[in-house]
Amino acid sequence: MINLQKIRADFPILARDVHPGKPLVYLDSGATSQKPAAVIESMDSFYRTSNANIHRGIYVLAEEATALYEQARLKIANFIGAPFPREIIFTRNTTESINLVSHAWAKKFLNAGDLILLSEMEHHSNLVPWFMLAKEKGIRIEYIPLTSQGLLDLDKYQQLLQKEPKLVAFTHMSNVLGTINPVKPMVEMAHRAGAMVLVDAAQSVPHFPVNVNFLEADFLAFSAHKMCGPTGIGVLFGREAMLEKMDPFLGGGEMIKKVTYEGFIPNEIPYKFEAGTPAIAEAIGFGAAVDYLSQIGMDSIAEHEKEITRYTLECLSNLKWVQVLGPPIEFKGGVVSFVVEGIHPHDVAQVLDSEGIAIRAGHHCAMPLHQKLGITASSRASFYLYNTKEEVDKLVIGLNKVRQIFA
Ligand code: C6P
Repeated sequence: MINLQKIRADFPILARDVHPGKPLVYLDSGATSQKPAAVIESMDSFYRTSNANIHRGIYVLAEEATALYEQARLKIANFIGAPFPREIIFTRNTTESINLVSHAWAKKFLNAGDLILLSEMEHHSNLVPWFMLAKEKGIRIEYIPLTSQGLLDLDKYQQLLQKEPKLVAFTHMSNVLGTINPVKPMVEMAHRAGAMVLVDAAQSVPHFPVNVNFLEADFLAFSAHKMCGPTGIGVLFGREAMLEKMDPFLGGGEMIKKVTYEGFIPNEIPYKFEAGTPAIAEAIGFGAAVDYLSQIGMDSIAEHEKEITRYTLECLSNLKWVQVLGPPIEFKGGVVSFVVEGIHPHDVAQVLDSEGIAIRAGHHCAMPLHQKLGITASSRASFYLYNTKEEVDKLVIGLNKVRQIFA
């Protein structure tokens, strides 16, 4: 059980009103989470006391900054059960992590006619990089279809694997349906078929325990900003053996061992993939975020979100004019997308905003999925460790107001 009152007090922004007398009800953590004071203070303290560039200077500040940056890498490796910190590459976000795999691994190892399997519930970040690669290299793409419940169809997946794809890339948890996919068996199936696996963990690592060693995925991508950390930093986990074989993604300082007028020798992993001055303060903030989440416990966070989601589904089931997307609670994380009969999601979001309630409205960067569902847009409430049942009650009151205004 988590101490909600104490947790809420850790997030300064939750104390604000967004309109006079309307306290913030933040139901958009799927887009980005709010930040606890411990994270804000870790970055503030770095700039006040230890700011310097890393891996370069032979002076106290530079050594402190380097140690803090590398400590953050170690914390994140431990958080996701990565065997070695060098398997943690700092990127800007999930999107960049996936692009890194497409440029540095797929471009090198895939050839014209090779097949990549994606799923029908992917975010644009796990579609567009592969479309770009397909165009450049003549690679084929096929999709693991959805069942009518909003799950991945594993029988069809098994059939698609017989086509011997080189890579399977899918999301751990859908940012629209909330579906949590069975990564472990899906990885095992892919490996048996000889395919590599990339897991988009943007919506999973922040919300429940994820252990890369257990899952045995080859690559796993996520962003700090969705897990109480700052924007501007994310991670690509890659198995050491794979990272060693890959060429660099971006060129410049830091990623080299030696440069001559004729060429360069790349640095060791992970530095080979971290060209230029990295997001140092952000890495430190990311480390503080991981400390914060670990202290509360990912099991407790997951349990709390499940409870809030269950309650939301129950409440919304009483509103006959609201259609909830995605599978039942047992397959779902803390994301509830819905359509209000006859009312555009932007109108829904606007009325809710007037009540201080922040939700997301639109296609949530998953246009093909919305097309598949036969809608152009939806409204989405997404939860985190700081959300309360009282906030869900306010959402329901807000939705009734929407209905009064527009129906
Ligand atoms: N989804 C949402 O509101 P970045 O922007 O690179 O940190 O994360 C991209 C991303 C990739 N995969 C999934 C499953 C995601 O949900 C996201 C980000 C946000 O749903 C912003 S579009």
